Amino acid sequence: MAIVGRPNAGKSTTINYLLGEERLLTSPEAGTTRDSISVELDYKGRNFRLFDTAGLRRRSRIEEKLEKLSVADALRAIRFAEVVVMMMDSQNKFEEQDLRITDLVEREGRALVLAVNKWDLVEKRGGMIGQLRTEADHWLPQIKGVPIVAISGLMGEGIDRLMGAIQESYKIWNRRIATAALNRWFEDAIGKNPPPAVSGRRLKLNYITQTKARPPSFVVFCSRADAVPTSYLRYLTNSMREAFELPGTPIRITLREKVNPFAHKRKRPN
Ligand SMILES: Nc1nc2c(ncn2[C@@H]2O[C@H](COP(=O)(O)OP(=O)(O)OP(=O)(O)O)[C@@H](O)[C@H]2O)c(=O)[nH]1
Ligand SMILES: [Mg+2]
Repeated sequence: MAIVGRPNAGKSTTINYLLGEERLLTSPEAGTTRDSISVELDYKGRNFRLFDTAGLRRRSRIEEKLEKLSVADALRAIRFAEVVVMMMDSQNKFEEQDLRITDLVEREGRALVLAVNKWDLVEKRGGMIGQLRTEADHWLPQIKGVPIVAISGLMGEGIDRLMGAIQESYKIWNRRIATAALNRWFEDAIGKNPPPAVSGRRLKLNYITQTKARPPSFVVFCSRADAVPTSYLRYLTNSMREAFELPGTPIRITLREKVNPFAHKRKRPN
């Protein structure tokens, strides 16, 4: 797994807590970690390889070159990881850069967990967890229901919940859905909200099959792949997410045209 986020979010501090020792350099200054570093972690009898990464800030001109190196390095850690923890600071969460990093992780197809760190600095906690949930779904509709955990890497608060969310998220990322169950849902979803008609002809979506996991990926066979709008794919993705309880994991649905075995016959000479 990799921990990513903006500088100063508390990534290294949290890893030190998990390790039970001050192995990684931490400081109130932004940009303490320069290169990704991997550590082995034994947590309750399970083994993890954990990547600490350099905080990703918006590129400023002076630091551009160094920043490019750190970004490339963090990106490598994300690609190598199976689960990515996107860490935010409770004092300034869901900022543009946080959303950009989260989007990057989603595009790379990793299992994702959001951590809101420095929870010890939050004074009025009543209703705050519910508010985090609402904020996450508002800002990140493409990964609705993504696990979000409030923690304090400094005090060790919420760490058990974080590790639980990571393992759960990993399971979902690996999920395989039986074709029969998948197509029962598919027919139902299409029945409830049929695909639009294009130039007077209704699009025909034939069936769906899962091609791989990590992240869950599917192919829908249909009559005109280019004519299915992205909004309809989004509808299918959200519906599937709910039906099969796949919160927060990236879901890939691609379209493929069914080859018409009679299409070429018309042209054949006698
Ligand atoms: N109050 C509080 N402070 C924290 C917590 N976690 C980290 N900090 C402080 O925040 C500052 C930054 O922590 P780091 O762990 O160095 O942050 P980082 O995300 O690794 O930062 P970069 O390496 O620069 O990307 C330090 O002064 C930490 O002591 C926390 O849970 N609560
Ligand atoms: Mg650090």
